[in-house]
Amino acid sequence: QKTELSYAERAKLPNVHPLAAKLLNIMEEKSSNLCVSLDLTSSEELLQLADSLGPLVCILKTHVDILKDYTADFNQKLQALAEKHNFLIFEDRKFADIGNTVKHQYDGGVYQISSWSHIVNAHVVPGPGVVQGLGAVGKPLGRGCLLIAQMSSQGSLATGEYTQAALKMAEDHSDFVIGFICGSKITKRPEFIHMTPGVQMKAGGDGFGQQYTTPEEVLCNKGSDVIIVGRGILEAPDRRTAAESYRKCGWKAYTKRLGQ
Ligand code: 5BU
Repeated sequence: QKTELSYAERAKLPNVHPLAAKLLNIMEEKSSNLCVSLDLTSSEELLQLADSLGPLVCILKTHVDILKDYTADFNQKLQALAEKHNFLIFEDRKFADIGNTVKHQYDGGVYQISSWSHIVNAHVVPGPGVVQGLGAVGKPLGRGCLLIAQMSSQGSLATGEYTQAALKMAEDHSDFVIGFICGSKITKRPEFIHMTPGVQMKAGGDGFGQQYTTPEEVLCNKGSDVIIVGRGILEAPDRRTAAESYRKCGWKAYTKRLGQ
C-alpha cells in the first residue's frame, strides 16, 4: 500500500501553492532535495560557488546581511544564476516584528529582499500580523514564506504548543506560507514543504548550540522534505564533491521513504 506521494505528485495537488509546485518540480527534475546554505562573507566567492553548485541543488539559501561587500549587482547576478541552473533563492532573514515593520524590512532598505528572493522565513512569535505584513509585499510577486516551527539549536523554545501554533498560522495563510523550518514533519498535509537545517553526514554539534542530524535520519525517519546544509559543504576540502554526496545521499533517503 502506497502511503507517500512523490514530490512530482505533490506538485499537481489542487491546493498546492504555485511556488511550492515549482520547487517540487525542480526537486523531481534535478533529483535533488538539497538546499545549500552559502554562509559566506564575500559576494564574489558566493556567486562563484553558486555557479559551481547550482546544478546540484533545488534551493540556494543566503544570509545577505553577512556579506561585507554587498551591492545591488549581487542580486542581479544571483538571480541570473538561479535562472541558469534552475534553483530557487531563499534569504534566511527570519522576520520577527509587527506586520508594518516586516513589510518595510522585506520590501525596502538596502537589500530589497522581496525583489530577488523567492522564499523567506519568519518567526511566529509576533502572531499572524508578521505573515500578513510579509504577504502584503510577497503575494503580488508570487513569493512564498516558511514559518519557523522548530529550530535546530539546543534549548530552542520553539517546541510543543508553539510548533502547533506555527502550523495553525500556516493553515490560515496558505496563500503565502508554503511550509516550515522544522526538525521533523509536523503535518500530513502534502501541500506544505518541510525543510530541515542542522544536517551533516555525521551527527554532532558545533560548540555554539547547533545540533546535527544525518540526511538519512531527516528525510527517511523524520519525514522532512529538504535538507539544508551549510558547513558540511563549505568546510569540505572539495565543496562540489561534498555537495554531490549530500545530493545523492538525500535522494537515496527520499526514494527509500517512498518505498522504491
Ligand atoms: P550549518 O553550517 O549547516 O550549521 O548552517 C545551517 C544554516 O541554517 C545557517 O545558515 C543557519 O542560520 C540556518 N538555520 C539553522 O541552522 N537552524 C535553524 O533552526 C534555522 C536556520 Br531557522
